[in-house]
Amino acid sequence: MNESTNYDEGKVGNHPLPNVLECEDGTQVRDSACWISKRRPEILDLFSRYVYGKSPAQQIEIEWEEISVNLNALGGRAKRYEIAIFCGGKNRGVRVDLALYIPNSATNPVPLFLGCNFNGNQAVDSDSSIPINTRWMRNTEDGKSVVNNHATDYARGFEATRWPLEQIIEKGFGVATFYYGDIEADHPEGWKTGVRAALSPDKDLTQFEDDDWGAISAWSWGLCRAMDYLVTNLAVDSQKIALIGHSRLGKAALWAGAQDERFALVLSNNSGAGGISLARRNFGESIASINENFPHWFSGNYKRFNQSPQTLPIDMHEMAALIAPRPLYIASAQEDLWADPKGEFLAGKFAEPVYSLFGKPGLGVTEWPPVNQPVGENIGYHLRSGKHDVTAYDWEQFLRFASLHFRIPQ
Ligand code: GTR
Repeated sequence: MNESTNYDEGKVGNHPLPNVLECEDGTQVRDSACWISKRRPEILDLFSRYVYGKSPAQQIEIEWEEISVNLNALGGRAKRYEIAIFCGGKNRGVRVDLALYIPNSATNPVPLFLGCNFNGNQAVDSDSSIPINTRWMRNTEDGKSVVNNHATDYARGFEATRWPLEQIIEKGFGVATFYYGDIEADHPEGWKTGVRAALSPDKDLTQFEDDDWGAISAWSWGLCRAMDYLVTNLAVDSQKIALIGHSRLGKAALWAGAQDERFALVLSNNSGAGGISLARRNFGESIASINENFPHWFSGNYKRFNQSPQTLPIDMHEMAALIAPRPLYIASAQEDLWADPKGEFLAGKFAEPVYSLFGKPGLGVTEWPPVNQPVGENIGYHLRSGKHDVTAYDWEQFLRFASLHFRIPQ
C-alpha cells in the first residue's frame, strides 16, 4: 500500500472497458461459434502478450512416480497419495510433488478440487504425522522470498493455509494440491532455480523478452501439468476438476483455467489486481504497485501500463469471459479493499454477454450484492465479511457451487 492508493469510490474514474464482443478488425461477435473461433483466441493472445507472458506452447514430456500412500488418511476417510511429477524430463525439468486425496467412500471416479498451496503439502493437512517437505523448508529459510509472509500468517492461524479436507472429502470430492514453490520460488530471482530456467536453453542466464512468461504464468503452467497427470488417474473424474486459488494463486488459477479448457470450473478467491478485479478502476492495488512489489509476477510488457491502465488492450471482465461457458465463482472479502471487491464483482458482471452467447445466465443480479449473500448461476459471487483469506464460509460456497454444477447430490 502506498500513499496514492485510492479507496474512494468517487475517485475510481470512468474509463470505458474494451468491448468483449468486438474483434480487433471491428467484427461484432453475435454467436458462440464466432466467439470460439475468433474473439476468444484474440483475447487469450492479448493476455499472454501484455499481462502474464507466454508460456511454452510445446507439449512437455512428463513422468510421474508414486512416492507415498496412506490408505487411511484423515481418520480413515481418504486415501492420501504423494506423486512426484517430473515436468520436462527427470534430470532436466522441475519436480512437483502432488498430494492427492481420494474419498474412501467413493465407488466411482471422483470430482476434485485442484489448487496450489502456499506453505507445502504438509501445511494443508491437519495430520501432523506427515513428514515436512524438505524443499519447502529450504525455501522458507531463503530470506529473500516474499512467500515467507505466508509462513508468518500460518503461525498466526491464517485460514488460507489449511484446507478443510475432511469437509471436502465428506461431500464426495477429492483434493489435489502442490506447493507453488516447486515450480518456482516466489521472489525476483526465483526463476533461476525454477521452471523458467529449466526449460530455457540459456538456463539461469536467460534474457527474457518483454512477452515472456512471468512467475504467475509459470505457476499456471504447473497447474496444467498437474492436470496432465490427473487425466491419467482412473480414480479421478477428469471432466469434473475445479481449479481453485487464493490471492496470487487465484491469479494463477484464473490464467490456467483461461488457457486450459480441461478445467471444468474455476474458483477465484480474493484474486484482486492482476486476478479478477478490473484494472481500469482506480481502487486498491494498482498495476504500478503490483509491478513494483512483485516485479517477477508478470511479463515485462505489463510494466508499460503502470501509469496508464486505461491503455491496456484488455481488462479482467475478459479474463472472466475466457472461462465461459464453464462455471466461474468469484469470492471477495469486505475488508480486502486492496483487492477491490467491487472491481471483482464487476468483472463477472461485464463477462455476462459472453455467457449469454451460450444461453447461460451469469450473476442473476444487476447490483453488487450485500455482504454474505451469495448470488449467481454460472457466474457465482459472494462478498464475505472479514479480511483477505479463505475461510470455512468461502469453502461452503465453493462446495455448494461445484456440487450444483457437477450434479453431486448433497
Ligand atoms: C499481496 C499482493 C496481492 C495478493 C496478495 C497475496 O501482497 O499485493 O496482489 O496477491 O499479496 O497473494 O496474498
